[in-house]
Amino acid sequence: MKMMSQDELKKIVGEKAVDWIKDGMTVGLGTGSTVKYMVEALAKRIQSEHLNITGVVTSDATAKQARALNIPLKSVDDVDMIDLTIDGADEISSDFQGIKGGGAALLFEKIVASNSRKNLWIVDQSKMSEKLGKFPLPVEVIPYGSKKLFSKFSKKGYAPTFRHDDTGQLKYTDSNNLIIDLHLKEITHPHDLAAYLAEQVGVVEHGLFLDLVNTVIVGYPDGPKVLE
Ligand code: ABF
Repeated sequence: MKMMSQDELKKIVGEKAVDWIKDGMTVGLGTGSTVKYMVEALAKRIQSEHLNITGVVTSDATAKQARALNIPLKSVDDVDMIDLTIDGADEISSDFQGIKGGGAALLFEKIVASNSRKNLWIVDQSKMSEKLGKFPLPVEVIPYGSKKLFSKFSKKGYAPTFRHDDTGQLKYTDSNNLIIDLHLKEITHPHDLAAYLAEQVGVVEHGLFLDLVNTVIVGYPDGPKVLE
């Protein structure tokens, strides 16, 4: 069988995910290169089937793509409830806990996900892992006091790094915050870690997405697999 590239695997799951979208739905549109394929496929379905869909975005990047494809958008505060959010992820454990934020959009992604009836993740096979931690855990922090937080995480042995963009400048999120990535290797008690991070003054949000997802579509070379 011809080996499929990671990008081809992302494309098949992005397109498959659109099957979950029904006419009249309010749909959370995630962020990342896998979601890009889903948004493209959704726009085609809206056009061909004249679907009445309202999109709720999780980043400026997704908003730009959705607008260019004429997908009607509303803010999360202007809809009663989001029926379904489809998003990517950076790492998913066997019990469907996730790490997100590789795309620096974790805050809005978690706001949208926590206001959704159902969350569906779409990933290529490389994101699946027994336990979380191989992917560095993003933590969104406000700039003021971020160096103090950094040294606190360092003393805890979390091996922190500040996120930089491709030009080597500090990366700022859509909310003008910074990201500290924690290199933990393995996270044995994600709920305890989430609780610890949430109570650190200056932490806006972290990339542990726990108990939010019950369906994952994974791209494998022999096709998309729906895990539930
Ligand atoms: C987004 O999906 C981010 O949290 C995460 O970084 C990204 C996954 O990236 P990709 O789909 O491009 O592999 O929600």
